[in-house]
Amino acid sequence: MKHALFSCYFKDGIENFAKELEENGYKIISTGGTLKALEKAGVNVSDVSEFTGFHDMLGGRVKTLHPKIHAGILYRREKPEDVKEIKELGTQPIDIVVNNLYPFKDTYLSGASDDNIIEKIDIGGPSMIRAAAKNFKYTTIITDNADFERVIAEIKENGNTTLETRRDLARKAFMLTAYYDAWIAKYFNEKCGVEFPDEITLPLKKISELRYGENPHQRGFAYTLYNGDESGIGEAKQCQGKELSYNNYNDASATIEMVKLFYKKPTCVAVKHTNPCGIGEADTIHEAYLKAYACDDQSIFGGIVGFNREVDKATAEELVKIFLEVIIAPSYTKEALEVFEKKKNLRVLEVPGISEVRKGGLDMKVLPGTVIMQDHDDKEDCKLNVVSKAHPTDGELEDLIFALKAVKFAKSNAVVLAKDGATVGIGLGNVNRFFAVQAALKQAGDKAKGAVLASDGFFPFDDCIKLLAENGVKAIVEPGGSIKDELSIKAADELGVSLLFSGTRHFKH
Ligand code: 93A
Repeated sequence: MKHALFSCYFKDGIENFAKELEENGYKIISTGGTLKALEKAGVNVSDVSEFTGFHDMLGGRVKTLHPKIHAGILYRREKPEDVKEIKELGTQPIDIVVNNLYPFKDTYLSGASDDNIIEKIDIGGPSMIRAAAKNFKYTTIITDNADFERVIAEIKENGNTTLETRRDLARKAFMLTAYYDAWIAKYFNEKCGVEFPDEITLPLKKISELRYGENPHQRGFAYTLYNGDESGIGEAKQCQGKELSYNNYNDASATIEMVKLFYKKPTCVAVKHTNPCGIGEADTIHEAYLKAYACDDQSIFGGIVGFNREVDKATAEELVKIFLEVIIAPSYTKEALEVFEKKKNLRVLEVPGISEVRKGGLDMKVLPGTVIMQDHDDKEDCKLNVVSKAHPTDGELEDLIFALKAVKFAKSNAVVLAKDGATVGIGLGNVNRFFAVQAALKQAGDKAKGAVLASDGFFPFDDCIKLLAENGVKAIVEPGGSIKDELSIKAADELGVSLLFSGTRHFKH
């Protein structure tokens, strides 16, 4: 007699599937809760304890962990020794296992007590799933209720599933148990305070198949890591617009990271290709946007604009005047959303966590064959050391702190010129620092006069200071630490510029 064993935490659709299996000659056996659901639907089902002749133990911790179950699943149907042993044991073949697991991840993320979380570590389920998947040559393992349809169609047509389907279902089963265990391992790592364990399995879940990758000839997919609990792009709610592309994901993530740094004041960050092209800080979000726009009114086209406060109607009206790929904010007024509706393709994302600073966590980068990881760069530069004779005014000091935040997420070598809470020139992605300074000055033009500059790395020579002073820049902050620091300090003193050392490098490569 062929048996199908049901043990399902998620019970949708199991009743019909069980009935169809019955009609096709399977005897249905099941664990307690699943049994009740099946019986209620009129399925002729018997308890696993009848099958094993052994009762549940330890409040359900031991339900299906029995040789009669596991041998019934695992025996090789064409091997005489296996068949003999099965007979001796007095068990029956289990040809189909329908099993989905206790919701460990959701319980963990819900903030439940440790005892509750631990109780949701499914033991019997993964054991059965792995047994049935290992023996896929003979057994069918269903871990996803969405597979009922294809399985029953094949059984109706051929009396059994095809080997190809069973192998595919085994693949899904092992992916599930690996993902499930990755969450359990994450929980224990977190409990034990281990951030960089020797071996890691990251639980990644596919959220979408993208139209293409970075370029149209590349395939692209988006996966969520830790289900978005890092309050990044993973938690974004899309209010309207076209689906996010691969580049949108990348740029939107960079935008969120940048905006978060400016949590203290209403801020707007305009981003192009993961780099800032304009940042404005002001009393209102509207004014902040105008400042960001004014920094570079060309590069912002086709870019992504992020805010750390609610976007209102007036700002929305300003935003729809130009072509933007994505807008991101913690929230929008109803009127602002109505304004965006006129631009059907415009992607509007709501990310509540964007208004909070990101503290802690890890950053990782995937290289061919290697992943490199580090602490997230969440150091705030508050203590700046004046090393020149000249001292910055209060206003200049405020701009220096603003510029330091702005330069942090610009690709190195990067420098940012800022004035009155707005970037006025950004030099980034340069292979030497002097080029970066030249680029920023060229962009700023006259706006460089009276501006301040922040650099993500130290100045190796005094050439940058000299060029900046010639162009009217009044105060400069850099990490310091070059063997030639004295040259830079001397140049600053000769030219009457304030020079400050932050002591902290902020490379972004
Ligand atoms: O506590 S367990 O790890 N011990 C077991 O022996 C066992 N067998 C199946 N949990 C076990 N299960 C799980 O029970 C299944 O993976 C499924 O999620 C759940 C179904 O229980 P019920 O049918 O009582 O609702």
